[in-house]
Amino acid sequence: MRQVTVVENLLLRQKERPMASGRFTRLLTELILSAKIIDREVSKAGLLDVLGVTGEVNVQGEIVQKLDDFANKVIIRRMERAGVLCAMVSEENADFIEIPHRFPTGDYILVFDPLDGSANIDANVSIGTIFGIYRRTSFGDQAVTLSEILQKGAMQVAAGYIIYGSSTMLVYTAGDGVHGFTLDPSVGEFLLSHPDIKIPEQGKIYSVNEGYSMYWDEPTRKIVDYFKSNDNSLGRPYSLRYIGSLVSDFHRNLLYGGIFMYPADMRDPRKPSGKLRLMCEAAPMAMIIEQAGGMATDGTRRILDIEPQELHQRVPLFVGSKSDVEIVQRYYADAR
Ligand code: P6P
Repeated sequence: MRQVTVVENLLLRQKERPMASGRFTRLLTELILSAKIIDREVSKAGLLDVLGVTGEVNVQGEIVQKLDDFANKVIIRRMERAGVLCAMVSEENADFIEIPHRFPTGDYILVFDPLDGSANIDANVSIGTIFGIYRRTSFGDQAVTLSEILQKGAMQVAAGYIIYGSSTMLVYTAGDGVHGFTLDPSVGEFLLSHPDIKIPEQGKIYSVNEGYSMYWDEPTRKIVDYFKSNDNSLGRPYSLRYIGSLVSDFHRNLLYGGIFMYPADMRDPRKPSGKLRLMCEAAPMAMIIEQAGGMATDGTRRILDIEPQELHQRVPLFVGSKSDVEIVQRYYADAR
């Protein structure tokens, strides 16, 4: 296959809709450089003292892994200088990140989880960076406001992830299909390896942490029983595959077909919304899956239609093959 870089692919596919003044290209280029820097540290994590924790606790109340912290700093420092952003949202930061006045700004907003699945770092499990890109909704040079940032996922102009695994891949969409690029370390470039990814209409895999089944609501219990039975449309039980790293579980299901579930968790009736964050995790994955022909719901609502009320709002997530996610919607509709 001819070696096609991310920018070449973007320009080829955007010829009828050039992404404005090349600012999007610059954003992507800087994000890719951040990913290469993170990849270098992740790939040698076992050799250096970057394993383990910093001892700090992030806004989610989770102990910050050193690589988490490193990845967050790399993205913030590189992207704030890119001259294309007016704000950033990181899963690791409580508030949104304004661009320091000494740097030029632009109209894009970058939302990201710098290193998802980081609890798996020490076990050498694949982890990833997840991102979503929005445009600011007001114009002029006044400071961006929180209300401008709290946009529903359908407003994303692009979304993607980098998976640091047996090979490092960038998978993203700018609204015209999903494309996968594999990092070729010999040239230091992400090269097109998976053009126009489409998820199979129906899968044979379900991904959920069954250990929490006692905390699930009734529809979720029935849904998981459906996938484990002979009475589903496959005529036999789906295989359970669960890595505990969203990017890894999502990537496998995107390529092979299947459904990933992080359901509502009834442990705290005041917060029956599961663990995953709407803006930094669910919405980017939802844009990717829809562009690949799949679906993403919280059980009743399309993920991309959910208007965030706060930056780190959590949401139940059912994402994957269209016919498998439609089963979820049917069970929740029957429960209403
Ligand atoms: P649990 C990783 O911490 C993460 O945010 C996702 O990457 C992953 O899908 C999920 O949590 C795993 O959560 O509760 O099953 O360990």
